[in-house]
Amino acid sequence: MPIVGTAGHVDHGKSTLVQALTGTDPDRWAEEKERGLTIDLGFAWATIGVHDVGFVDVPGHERFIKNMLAGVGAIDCALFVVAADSGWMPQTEEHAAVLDLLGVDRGVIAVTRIDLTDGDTTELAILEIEEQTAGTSLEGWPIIPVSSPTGAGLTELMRAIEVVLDTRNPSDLPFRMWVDRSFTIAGAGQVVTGTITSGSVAVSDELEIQPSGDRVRVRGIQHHGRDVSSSVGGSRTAINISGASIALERGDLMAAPGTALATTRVLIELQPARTVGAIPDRGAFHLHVGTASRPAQLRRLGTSSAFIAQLVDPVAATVGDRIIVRDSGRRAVVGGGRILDPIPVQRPRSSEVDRLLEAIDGDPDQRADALIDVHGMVPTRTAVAAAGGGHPVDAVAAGSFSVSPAELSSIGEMAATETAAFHARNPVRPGIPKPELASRLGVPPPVLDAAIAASSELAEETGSVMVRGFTNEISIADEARIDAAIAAIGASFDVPRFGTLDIDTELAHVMLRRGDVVRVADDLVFTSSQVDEIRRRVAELPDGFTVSEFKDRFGMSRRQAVPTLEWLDSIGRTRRSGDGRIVRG
Ligand SMILES: Nc1nc2c(ncn2[C@@H]2O[C@H](COP(=O)(O)OP(=O)(O)OP(=O)(O)O)[C@@H](O)[C@H]2O)c(=O)[nH]1
Ligand SMILES: [Mg+2]
Repeated sequence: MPIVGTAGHVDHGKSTLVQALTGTDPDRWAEEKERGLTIDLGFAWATIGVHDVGFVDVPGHERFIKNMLAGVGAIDCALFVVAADSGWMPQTEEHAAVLDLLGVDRGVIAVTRIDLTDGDTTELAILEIEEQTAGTSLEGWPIIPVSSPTGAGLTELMRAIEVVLDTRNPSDLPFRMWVDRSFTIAGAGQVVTGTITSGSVAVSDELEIQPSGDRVRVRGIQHHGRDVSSSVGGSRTAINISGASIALERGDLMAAPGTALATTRVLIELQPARTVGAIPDRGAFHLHVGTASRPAQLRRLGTSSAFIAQLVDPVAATVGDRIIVRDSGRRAVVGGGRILDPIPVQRPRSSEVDRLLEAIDGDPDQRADALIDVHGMVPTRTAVAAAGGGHPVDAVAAGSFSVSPAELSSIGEMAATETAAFHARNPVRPGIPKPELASRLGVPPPVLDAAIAASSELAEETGSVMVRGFTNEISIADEARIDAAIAAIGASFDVPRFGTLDIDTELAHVMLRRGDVVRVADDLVFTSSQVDEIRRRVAELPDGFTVSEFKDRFGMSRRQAVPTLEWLDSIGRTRRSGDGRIVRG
């Protein structure tokens, strides 16, 4: 359902106009009726052309700007109200600034209370509006003089809204809805309402809540009182949920699972409101995103329009979300813009800000790629959530991580340097064991795998990484030692302990790697020809042969015979049978 949202100065006739258009008084509270003033968001419905339209009526009074901001984030058409008899006023300006900063560029302007003025005054009001909106997102909106009590202009106004709604873009992005109200119904449990900003939701869907991180189940969906089985983007919707660990409240985001995250630090792009001139560096601010509002501290990055907003309490945030910044003391909107990065480093570089700015108008996939470019290496789940459900395209997937192509080649270069240094220290070894290289570089093993695969300098063999073309050199003296060791082992089956031979650990590894010897047990090796002979000649023994018979046949001692038989069992050449063994296959 498309949403029309009001905006404009206090007492300029927003609520009265909504009532005249819909037949419903959007002022819901006794206090609102008593004071003739809207305090919190009001809701009403009407059919305009082919559209079932929801109206969100916001308060104009400056004290309730917070509620106003919660209402305007997700509208399809703004209904901007200026009273003919008083013209452009402070909150007219502030609300226009908010719409402009949020990028709301679709709407109509109603000049109300024309029954209280003459034609010339109305004309003047229209001229003033044209002047004030020039250069903003409100420029060129149809301006329609109306009177709610007499009904003058209301048909034209409806028609203008219809034209705006006819050109609305549907969205196939993941589901997102900022909660603006939440309550509990006996028997049904928790119900939240809000406006779906993208995607759709159906009964029994699973949704994710941020910042709590809860996963909840959709039990029911309503559109102004009617049960429906699903709901799509732009609709004002009430959703009955189960499974939340804490009660939801205004400012929570409901999203398709895995497409949202919560953060206490955001990198934002911030433009000052027209009336402000420049964003002050110091002061107490509130950051508004969706229906949420959080106290924030701002830190400008250099002289740019990029700021780090540091929050105390987490808020749901994704790349590209519109934000408004308000001065908490003066209660005035100072500026607005968009979220560039919900997981920023402490001091993003200006080139990184530029890269994010470049992607912000793109689709979520492009935003995910930009985030990965900036961070180098990000858990894929985090990148997807931070980009509002975008899936990286240019980045390289490595295990649970996504790595930018640039980061991958720089990891490859570091790996090559480390590996070359390792070769210099260990000329006998074929290369550096992969886990050791991964931990030296501080990268997850799958990322190292991807870097090696992408590197033209590195190669990998049986768990070791080597610089291409490297051959481990064994000195003539070492080769002689190896030969002597092989001769000592091969002299009889009563082999000496491996550890007692005149070879160091490195040479022992070389012998094992080359297959000169085969390890049968911890300190027991045979030459490869001895192993072949044992495997072949064990078949000469009778079924049910004993350890003793085996040991005598080969001339071993028990120290060699017992582990050798266990080894033959383990490779399936023999198997135990009662007290003896039989040869298989
Ligand atoms: N004569 C006349 N009075 C109007 C018209 N529109 C609104 N009013 C009156 O103006 C006063 C304020 O109207 P509201 O509709 O409450 O104004 P609002 O913009 O919703 O005010 P807030 O919600 O407090 O920002 C009320 O007394 C209305 O009856 C109009 O077109 N003609
Ligand atoms: Mg009102």
